[in-house]
Amino acid sequence: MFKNEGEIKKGRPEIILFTGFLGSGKTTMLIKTIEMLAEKKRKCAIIINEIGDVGIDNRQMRKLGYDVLDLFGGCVCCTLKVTLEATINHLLEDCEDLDYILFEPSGMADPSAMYPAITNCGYDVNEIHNIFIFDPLRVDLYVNSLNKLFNDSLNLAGMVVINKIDHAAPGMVKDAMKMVKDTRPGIKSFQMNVNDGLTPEFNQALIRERRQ
Ligand SMILES: Nc1nc2c(ncn2[C@@H]2O[C@H](COP(=O)(O)OP(=O)(O)OP(=O)(O)O)[C@@H](O)[C@H]2O)c(=O)[nH]1
Ligand SMILES: [Mg+2]
Repeated sequence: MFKNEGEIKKGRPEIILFTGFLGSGKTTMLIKTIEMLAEKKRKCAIIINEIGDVGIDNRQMRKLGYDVLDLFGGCVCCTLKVTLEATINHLLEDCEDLDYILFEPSGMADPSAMYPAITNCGYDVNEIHNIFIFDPLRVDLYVNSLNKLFNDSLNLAGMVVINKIDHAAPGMVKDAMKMVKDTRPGIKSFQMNVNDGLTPEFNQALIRERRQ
């Protein structure tokens, strides 16, 4: 049985969603975000969905000493929707002092497909902090074959991180920026080398986004 809106306590954890195509830097960003939040003494739970049964990101995370809840066995956009809902409800019921739930869906997943599982747990759509991580080295892929995924991802995002600026040519970063501005003028966007760490501006924006 799932909780309804009225039963959820006011101070429930924030949900941060890290979306972006395969290899864009979601896990790297998630780890840096937990480190930043842990420094601020915030308690975080991590949910990771990986396709296949080789939990590389989970192993990586456990090595760093974090507990990770697995959503093994398939893609969250189809069979595991119920599992995601049950997992979030489990966290809401059993971890009272939790401040954040950080969720990395598979890079193949359509981000809109996981919203029902979250809203069924009593969250409003506009309470979900959705960070779209855009790998500028993949601009051509997004333009030519993943245009719908790009538009859908960007339309749901609250912030965009153009990642790997250390690796991408300046022209690629410019093209990525233009795509973002053309699709979502005014959206908060950041350019980063997430491997090196999150920028103070991003950290501030994420914390400021925290609703009262
Ligand atoms: N050069 C560079 N490499 C990066 C950056 N951020 C991430 N990477 C590398 O990109 C690769 C993929 O990063 P992940 O964080 O695993 O990406 P992901 O989106 O979680 O990948 P999947 O879960 O497989 O979809 C890793 O080798 C990272 O070290 C960056 O800012 N610059
Ligand atoms: Mg990952």
